[in-house]
Amino acid sequence: MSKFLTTCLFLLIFLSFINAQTGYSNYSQQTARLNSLARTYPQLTKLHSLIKTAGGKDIWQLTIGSGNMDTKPALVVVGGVEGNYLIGTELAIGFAENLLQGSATDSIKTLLNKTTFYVFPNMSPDAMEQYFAAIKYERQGNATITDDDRDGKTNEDGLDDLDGNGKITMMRIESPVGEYKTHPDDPRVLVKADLSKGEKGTFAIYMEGIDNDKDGAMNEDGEGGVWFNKNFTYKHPSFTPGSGEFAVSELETRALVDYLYEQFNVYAVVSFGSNNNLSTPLTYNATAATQTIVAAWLQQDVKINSMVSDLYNKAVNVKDAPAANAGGGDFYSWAYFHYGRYSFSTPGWWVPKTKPDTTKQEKAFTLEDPMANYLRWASQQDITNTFTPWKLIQHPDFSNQKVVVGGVDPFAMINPPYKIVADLVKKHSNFLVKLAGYQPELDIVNLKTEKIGGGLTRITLDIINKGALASHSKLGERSYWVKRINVKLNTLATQSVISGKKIQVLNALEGYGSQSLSWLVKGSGKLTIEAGSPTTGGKTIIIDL
Ligand SMILES: [Ca+2]
Ligand SMILES: [Ca+2]
Ligand SMILES: [Ca+2]
Ligand SMILES: [Ca+2]
Repeated sequence: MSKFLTTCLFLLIFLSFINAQTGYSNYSQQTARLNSLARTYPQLTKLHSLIKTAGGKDIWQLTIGSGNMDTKPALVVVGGVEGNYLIGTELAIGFAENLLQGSATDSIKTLLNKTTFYVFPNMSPDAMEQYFAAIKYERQGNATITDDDRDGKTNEDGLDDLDGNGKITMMRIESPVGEYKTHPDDPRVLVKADLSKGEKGTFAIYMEGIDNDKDGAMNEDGEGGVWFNKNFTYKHPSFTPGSGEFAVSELETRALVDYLYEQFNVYAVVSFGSNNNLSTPLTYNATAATQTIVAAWLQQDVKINSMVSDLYNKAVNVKDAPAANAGGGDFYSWAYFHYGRYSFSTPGWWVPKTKPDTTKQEKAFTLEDPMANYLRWASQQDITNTFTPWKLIQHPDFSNQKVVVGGVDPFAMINPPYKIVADLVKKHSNFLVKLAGYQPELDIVNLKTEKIGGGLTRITLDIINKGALASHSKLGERSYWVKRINVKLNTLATQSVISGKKIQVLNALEGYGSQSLSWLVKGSGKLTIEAGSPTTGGKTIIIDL
């Protein structure tokens, strides 16, 4: 082989080595990936820092589209809704990468001509870095310093790595008054004793740690301040740890809300976090939906949710999602209830329900438990390094009791092994592209002009929505923060409108819905009719009377 070829080959191997992602990206790797997209696709992207967090990290916003992006109907994609869901940040950045890598194809070109994507890959960068820290634990709070137990001291009692393995797992303490017992089919797992069945608990469990400030509470106020997903206005869980001093108290929460309220072109928000109305859609709750303060999705919006959920399940094809309830102060609820947009959320991945492997003499569980299911799944996947065997330690707060530390690694049960991330990214990108295909789109059809004598012309037409999604959510229709479809007749000074409104605002136009309008105009010459809204795009027609 020539020297040149050898050098090329070496360079190629070297390049593929530095390019091949082998694990979840940390903050600086995410930043590099986003910058690389902005450099490679300058015509189709705009990258900017929305704000810096208390921890000094940029909240990146990558806008993808073409032309005047803020004037086109838009989808918002948000990752890092919770700092421990790293998969969500990967799905958001990966979507941007997939979309842009495909941007030379006709279908994506067409898509980017009519849709804008506002991608916020990571709303919790301060918290997420804990995954990469010397002591690894699931954290959601940003770098704001808080006094979670209101004892006048801040961050005085966090988690402690008692067995020195660099991660925070669980700690179990033998106790005759403990509430937990070992799982009947897997002694590595603890489950709550069922008192109604006469069962007795023998263990108490805690996160790994000690009562550093000796106030009687364990790990009650560690590093990690306010949770992005607890800091929003809808059902803000005031006075609970992580919620912030008040709703929207945090820089990143405030910046996102301020930004989105100005983007009237956004028709749907897709976020990646613990909430889920994609693999399992919401059901209609008439009582809660008809209260004065609406506490559940309105009926028409539930139907849309169901349609979008079908789309998701076809694109992503995952079953048996764990039940998830919005905890209050969460972004996903805010996007629907206070922003008035369709709001969709998915964790993106969860541990599949795992059948026993009969070749390994495994039997069906007599008691369903997420951790037991995880361990069975992990062993079938040959993942053997995510469980720390329980190990006896000396604990200063329980010197007379037997304390063991161990359990499943932090992050393992909510973030998939990295090797399947690319496939999940592909499926979710596919879903987002298809969802954009459901975008509301306004058109004017069936135009008819009839001369009816006396210089009068009757104009009739239909305003239609060519998209599957309604022009606005039903809840949004009631909100001042949504701009509805405006229909405007522009007449010459010599023309006058005898009947019909010169300017009118329509209610939400359902998917594939239409509304007929008519006017009686006196005079001759040209007139124009404009119809449109930020979420549907607009159309203008010229009529010669
Ligand atoms: Ca404190
Ligand atoms: Ca540990
Ligand atoms: Ca304490
Ligand atoms: Ca304390």
